[in-house]
Amino acid sequence: MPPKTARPAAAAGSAQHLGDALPIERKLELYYWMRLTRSLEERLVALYRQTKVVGGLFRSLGQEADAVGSCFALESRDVMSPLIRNMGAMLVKGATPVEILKQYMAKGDSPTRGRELNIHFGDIGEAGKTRGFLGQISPLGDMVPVMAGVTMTFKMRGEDRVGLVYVGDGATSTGAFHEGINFAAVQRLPLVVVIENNGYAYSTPTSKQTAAEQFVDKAIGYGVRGEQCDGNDVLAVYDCTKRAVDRARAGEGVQLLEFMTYRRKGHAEHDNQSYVPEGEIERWAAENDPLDRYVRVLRERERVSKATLDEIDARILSEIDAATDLAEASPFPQPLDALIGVYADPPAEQPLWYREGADVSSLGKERADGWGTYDASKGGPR
Ligand SMILES: Cc1ncc(C[n+]2csc(CCOP(=O)(O)OP(=O)(O)O)c2C)c(N)n1
Ligand SMILES: [Mg+2]
Repeated sequence: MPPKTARPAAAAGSAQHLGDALPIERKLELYYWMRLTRSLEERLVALYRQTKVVGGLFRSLGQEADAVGSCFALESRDVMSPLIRNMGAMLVKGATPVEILKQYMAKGDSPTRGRELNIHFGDIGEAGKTRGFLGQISPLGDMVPVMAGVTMTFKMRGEDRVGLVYVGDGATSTGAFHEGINFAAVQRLPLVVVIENNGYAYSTPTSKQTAAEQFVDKAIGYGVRGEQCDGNDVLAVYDCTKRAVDRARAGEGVQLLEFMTYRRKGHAEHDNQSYVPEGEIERWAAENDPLDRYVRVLRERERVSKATLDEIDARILSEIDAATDLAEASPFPQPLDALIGVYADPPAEQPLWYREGADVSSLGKERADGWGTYDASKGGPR
């Protein structure tokens, strides 16, 4: 069964479309974040092919509107929990291209010092002092109970903060998703749960993921409000999320959103998508690309000139070029970096010699004098 598109928005007929009502400057910001997401990922693909990216590369091609439009509805004090396809949301929340490039290249001065990969890094803590995005972990669904805990602290402390957690269609099949959303619902926590229905989980189509007609129907079972929207329409995503965020902030408890979108690339760059029916990807690319659609809205309805959009595109490219230069010039981690921030920082004890790293241990401890053909202390081969 082909991936479905959204039914008409549940909010149809409601007073005001909050996306349409945004001033033009804010609408152009949305364009900036979506284009930045796509262009930065394209740069990462080039670096991946040059073997400069360490580990897998996960694309959000065709899903930029859902990540950007939803995170755009949060305040800076709110907290967001992303997944691999939410680089756009992280950018909106303040992650920088240079951090992301360094992280993907596992550089020593990347947010996790080369100890984690892709966009697995976070910045959370006090409102106003941190950017408010969690470092994601791989086990699917687990960030839902984590965000139930985070938003429970907001409620207990009486803080005016909302949490938003992204999960994929596949993640909804986990026990963690169920336990987390159920607990948050019972506690009436200020949590927005976004299900990104992109048609696939690895190679499993949504028709094999759930017997429910649509994921948003699960809201009834948890006793929370649910809404589905066209995930490739950035203004609709903003509208739907903003209303959900406002309701959560007003004390109405958990809000479940389902964004209808499509994963145009494989799970990661290595996936050849042989399981996708012929023509499906091409159809979504031609008829439902979120950037193409938004450009049409901006040009035809908002009367934005081509020159204005070209200028934003050029600015983005020069920002990405500068960030790439910085990331490429960054050093790789030193072996001892692996210990920083793990136990006491700095470590109270001297590390054991064999933990000092390959160079130190093999040159200074293990290698007998005169062993082999290479002696770094004598300046090279001899
Ligand atoms: C509990 C658990 N099971 C399996 C995996 C392996 N895994 C990683 S991503 C993925 C597919 C995720 O699909 P979905 O939730 O739809 O997100 P999408 O990749 O489509 O954005 C799977 C099965 C995992 N990380 N965690
Ligand atoms: Mg999916």
